Amino acid sequence: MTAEPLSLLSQQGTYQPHESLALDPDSVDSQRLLRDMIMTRRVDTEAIALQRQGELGLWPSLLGQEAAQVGAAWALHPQDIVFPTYREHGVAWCRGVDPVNLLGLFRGTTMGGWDPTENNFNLYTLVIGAQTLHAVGYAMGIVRDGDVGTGDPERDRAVLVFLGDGALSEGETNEAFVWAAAQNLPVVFFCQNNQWAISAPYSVQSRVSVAQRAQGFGFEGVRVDGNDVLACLAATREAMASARSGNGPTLIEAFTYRRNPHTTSDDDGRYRSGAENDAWAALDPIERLKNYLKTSGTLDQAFLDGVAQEEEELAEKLRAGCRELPNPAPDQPFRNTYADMPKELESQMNEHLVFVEAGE
Ligand SMILES: Cc1ncc(C[n+]2csc(CCOP(=O)(O)OP(=O)(O)O)c2C)c(N)n1
Repeated sequence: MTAEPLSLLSQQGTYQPHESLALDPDSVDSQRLLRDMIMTRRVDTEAIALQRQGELGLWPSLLGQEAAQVGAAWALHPQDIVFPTYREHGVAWCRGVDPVNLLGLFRGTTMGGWDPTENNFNLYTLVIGAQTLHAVGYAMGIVRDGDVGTGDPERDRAVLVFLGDGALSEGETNEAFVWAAAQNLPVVFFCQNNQWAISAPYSVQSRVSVAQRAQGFGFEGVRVDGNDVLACLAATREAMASARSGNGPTLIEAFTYRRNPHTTSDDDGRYRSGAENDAWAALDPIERLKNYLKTSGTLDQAFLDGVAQEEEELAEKLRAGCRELPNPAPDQPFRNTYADMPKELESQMNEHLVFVEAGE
């Protein structure tokens, strides 16, 4: 039987402690969580608008997944490292990646967009599931460096890797689970189960819940309410602490729903019902946290006004920054491919440069 997702916040905003989710709500800066969720949503909204204006080729929206991402990101220590998919805009935000840089990949001006070592936040991966093996390889490196289980909170580190429910159907993800378990690696798999892999519902991919699948590989699976930021934070904190101290991997399933189509190129009206979308809109993660702050008497209007102002400044920066992203030189994609360019590629590059020149 599939377990109910663990949660701490009711939709009305009452805090209900759970024995499996250790969290002292007073130790958490919930206003700050709210700010990060609001700013994340604004990045998303502006990027969609930029795509509609023809400034971006594509945008994968995260609407409805803000709590899962911000909650998970807040469980990180600076030395932990993140392996994202292509949709972790909220995690990027919390890690300090300039959101203008997220746009480059979707504008087609870069294959990356930021330095992964600057914020311990790797580049986006478009190949479903590939990042799970990258993460496991990195976790093996952490073990070999002796950065696990030393007891030094400044030194011990772990990997947080994001995946969608669709990635669980990939061979690479299952291979990553085998390696993580066999080598007891410091890695936490964080699956945002938004219930759809484009048009394929989770029910056609698996007979059991995401969290249950961990059991077959021999490690723990936890199912949390992905619209409850405090539950996501608590579960990820515990799993990351366990990984850093040498107790191996965990799979977290954040059960949620993305209310926008898969990307701006998708028409989800062809396979999802509006009623399903409406039902999840009523469970909006930002509203839930606001309700909690109201209920606990800690919603500060001056703070909200400040965030609204910050949002407007961010939106302006995104619009201007997007248009100013530099176009790469026509030889750049060729030069990025190999350290030493093979002859064949060099001749393709030269041919391309002649073609580009002729067009001008
Ligand atoms: C290896 C591979 N196969 C297929 C695709 C095409 N594809 C892009 S997104 C997607 C569905 C992903 O669904 P999920 O993992 O649930 O993530 P979500 O986008 O819903 O967050 C597929 C099949 C791909 N990018 N890579």
